[in-house]
Amino acid sequence: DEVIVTPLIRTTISDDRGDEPCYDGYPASELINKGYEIPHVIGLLWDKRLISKQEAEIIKRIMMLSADHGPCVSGAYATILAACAGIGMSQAVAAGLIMIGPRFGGAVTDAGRWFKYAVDNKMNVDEFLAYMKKNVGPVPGIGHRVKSLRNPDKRVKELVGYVKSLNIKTPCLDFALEVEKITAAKKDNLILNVDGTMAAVLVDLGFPIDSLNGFFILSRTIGLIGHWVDQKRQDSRLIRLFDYLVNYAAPKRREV
Ligand code: Q5B
Repeated sequence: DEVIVTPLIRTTISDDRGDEPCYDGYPASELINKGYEIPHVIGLLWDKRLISKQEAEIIKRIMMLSADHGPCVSGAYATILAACAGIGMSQAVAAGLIMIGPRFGGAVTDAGRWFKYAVDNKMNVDEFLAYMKKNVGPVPGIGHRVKSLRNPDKRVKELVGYVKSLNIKTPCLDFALEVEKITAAKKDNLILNVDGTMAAVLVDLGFPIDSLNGFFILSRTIGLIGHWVDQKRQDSRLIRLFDYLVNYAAPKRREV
């Protein structure tokens, strides 16, 4: 008697049943030997398409620019704190990754989503900002804690300059830059940030909205691993906050 088993999961991106993995049908060794690189693997596994050389170069640059931003940002700081508490690499890196969210690093997907929404609906910047204020809140991809018009983010300038030099159509990036003109005029740190720039460029390249945060997560993992290894190498001690860094606002000690 034939037993019919219902598959537990369905995958459409890779197959490991041969002598090597195939990414969206392409054997890994063939990709390597024909000169394809990490961005092509990302294209195959995240968007099921073999991206062009030009797209691969843009993705490589996005990854290089967002791999790390020093020890003070939420993600790196969490990984360093964990490393100093003796936590192993995967957990300490996971602690840093958990920090990636709507305010730090994880605004890429929503920035892409809303810039695309505006472009698709032919909104002008004023309409977009009014819509966001009423329905969404702070515009994802806009604003930075330390970068501003007076202290520009070189990463953003670099990426925008490169993409613009290619003379490709960039409706989302163009719109995001128009948004920045208005928001930064209101408050000088409301610039187009690295999340927003990556998002706009990646939407213009056709990457699925849901994949966009992945670009920051993947790139920043390089930096988080670096911070963990760095603390191990230095045999760093446990970190404990100093009292003077805390505003103790709890009631003074009292009798029961
Ligand atoms: N306001 C990023 O804010 C930050 C506004 C806004 C309208 C906005 C804030 C924000 C959207 C999320 C986003 C990615 C939290 C940032 C990154 C990677 C990184 C990190 C690094 C790296 C900073 C003060 C006043 C308030 C707000 C208004 C702020 N943002 N209004 N749209 N987008 N952005 N995140 O300075 O009237 O006073 O109440 O949430 O895109 O994470 O290097 O550090 O590589 O690691 O803390 O670059 O902009 O100011 O939140 O106290 O706001 O500005 O409504 O107005 P701040 P807040 P009011 S890139």
